[in-house]
Amino acid sequence: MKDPLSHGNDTDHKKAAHKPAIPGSGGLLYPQQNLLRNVLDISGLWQFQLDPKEEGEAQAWFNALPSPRMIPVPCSWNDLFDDARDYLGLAWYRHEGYAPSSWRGQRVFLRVGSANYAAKVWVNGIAAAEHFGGHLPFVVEITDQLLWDRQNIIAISVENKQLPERVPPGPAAAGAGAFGSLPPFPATTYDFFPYAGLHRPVLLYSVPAGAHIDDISVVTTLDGEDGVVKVAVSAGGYAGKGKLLLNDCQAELNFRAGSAEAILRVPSARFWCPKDPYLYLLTVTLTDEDQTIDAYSLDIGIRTIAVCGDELLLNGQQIKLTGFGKHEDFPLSGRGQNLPMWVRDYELLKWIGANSYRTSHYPYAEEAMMLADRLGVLVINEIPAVGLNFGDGEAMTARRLAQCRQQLHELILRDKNHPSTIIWSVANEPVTGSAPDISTQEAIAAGTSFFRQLYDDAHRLDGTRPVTLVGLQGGPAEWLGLFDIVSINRYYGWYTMPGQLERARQELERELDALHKSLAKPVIMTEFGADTLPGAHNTPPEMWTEEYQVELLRHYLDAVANRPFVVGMHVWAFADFKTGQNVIRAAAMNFKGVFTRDRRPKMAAHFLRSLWMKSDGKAMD
Ligand code: BDP
Repeated sequence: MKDPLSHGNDTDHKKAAHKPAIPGSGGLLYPQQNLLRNVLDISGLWQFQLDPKEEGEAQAWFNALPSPRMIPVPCSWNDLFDDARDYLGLAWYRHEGYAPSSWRGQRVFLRVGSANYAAKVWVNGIAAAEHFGGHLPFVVEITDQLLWDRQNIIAISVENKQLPERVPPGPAAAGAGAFGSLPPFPATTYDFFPYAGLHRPVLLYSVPAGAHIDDISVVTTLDGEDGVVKVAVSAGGYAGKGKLLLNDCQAELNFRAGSAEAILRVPSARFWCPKDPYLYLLTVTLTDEDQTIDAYSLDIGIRTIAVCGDELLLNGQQIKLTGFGKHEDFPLSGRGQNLPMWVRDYELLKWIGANSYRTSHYPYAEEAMMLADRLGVLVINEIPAVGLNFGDGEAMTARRLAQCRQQLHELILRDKNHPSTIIWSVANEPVTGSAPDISTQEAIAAGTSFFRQLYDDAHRLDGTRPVTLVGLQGGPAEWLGLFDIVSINRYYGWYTMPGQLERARQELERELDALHKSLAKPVIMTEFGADTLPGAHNTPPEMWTEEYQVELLRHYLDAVANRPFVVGMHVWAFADFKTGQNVIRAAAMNFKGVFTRDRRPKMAAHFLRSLWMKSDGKAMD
């Protein structure tokens, strides 16, 4: 659907209604170069300026920045400039360039991979889009704003204010939040650094001026040895014909009101799994007689994922998840897309024998999802709903729910076709909150209807994947039971029962059995771990030493060894990561990584490898 914001000329930009670039009819297909489509990555060095007085819009900074410096896109701004390290206010990015002349006559879109957190886009001085939520792409058609005879100015303002009504919520008042009386600086309700900026590439892409493929949804099932691939395609208001092609299999598409569906049967299919992450290339075309109007190709995996009783089944076979919670975090690039980091991280996941990770606590780069497909890594894919509380009143809860629903919608739209994504996670460690005028029971009830909505949304948007919520130690058990899988973060032996690993293990065993008895669902331990200073040693083990981290992990892994309903063990965390400054975070770092921030193994990494790899060097099931 063509959806430009039509503005008369560039003087009436102030009157322009900002239209949220929330994908509605359109999809979020990864832009693709082929015979009919074009992509131009306009990332690189952009002009940049902080706008602490928020005067840029009134002063038309979308045309020219008064005193810019250069910044790489994608990248966080925080680790680059001393005055920007802790800055979370408004900042401007500006780029100038020609649109490729060969694109004339096509429809042109601008796609921002991730602007953290709130962004506004201007094209040649005309307001074009707004987007909220820092980790998912947004797209706006700019065909009518583009100039062909001169350079186009793209300006994007971005801010990352930690506001209570946002998701993740900012601290409601100074000192509030998950850290109680010991808030970090900059103040957040979550335990990672609030990196800000244009975090993923900014692309221009073109599609044919006639009909084009907006979205593709692929659902696979198994029938004996065969794979059954159901493909739904949407293409604006298109009412013609199309084709599906997958290896030797073909099917016709007949569009009505822009939608068509067809089913392909792949005889003796290779089912996608960590040991054989085989990808089939699916090509969708729109055709008019013998002419191809548009085409889009997608790597797909044929697999199923399901919960059955206490078990998690991949292709009907029981699977146990081994791996980590992670962060997108690296020195200098911050949360900016970092492909070398991703390639190395997958190498290390393979080295250690892990089969999975969770995208704690927000959606990761699309390229990371593509690599996971190709390498056979299983992903619990989480929206940025970290630090939710239900003590801030109905209005606040309603605003946060709207944002969670939007982010879940966008995430599923973006990642639904990745075989690597096996579970959606709708929140990490929500709490009831401690407002004086809301009782705990009322807060639990508010959370229950909130999470029911997200659970229903997830299943409505994607009927194929289990959905989970990651629960806090001591948090309400009511919320856990609403989901297909019970996910829990536990810190016995660290925040509680420090230094007492035997006691920690007993408490964990007691709690696991109680949870299983009351909820009768599979359990994943989505976090457990200990801060560990690389090079700190002692025996008997003491907190912060490498020995203690090994022993804590050993106690947890032993505790679940005879509890088959525990279907996943994710150590917190894969690598050390940057946090705000806080007395519980030495050097503004969370040191629970089994790798250091520059990806060197601690003792715990070798310990896990010895457990997770068979003697023949292959990862265990
Ligand atoms: C958990 C959070 C995670 C923190 C971790 C920790 O989910 O984000 O980093 O605790 O304290 O509660 O290390």
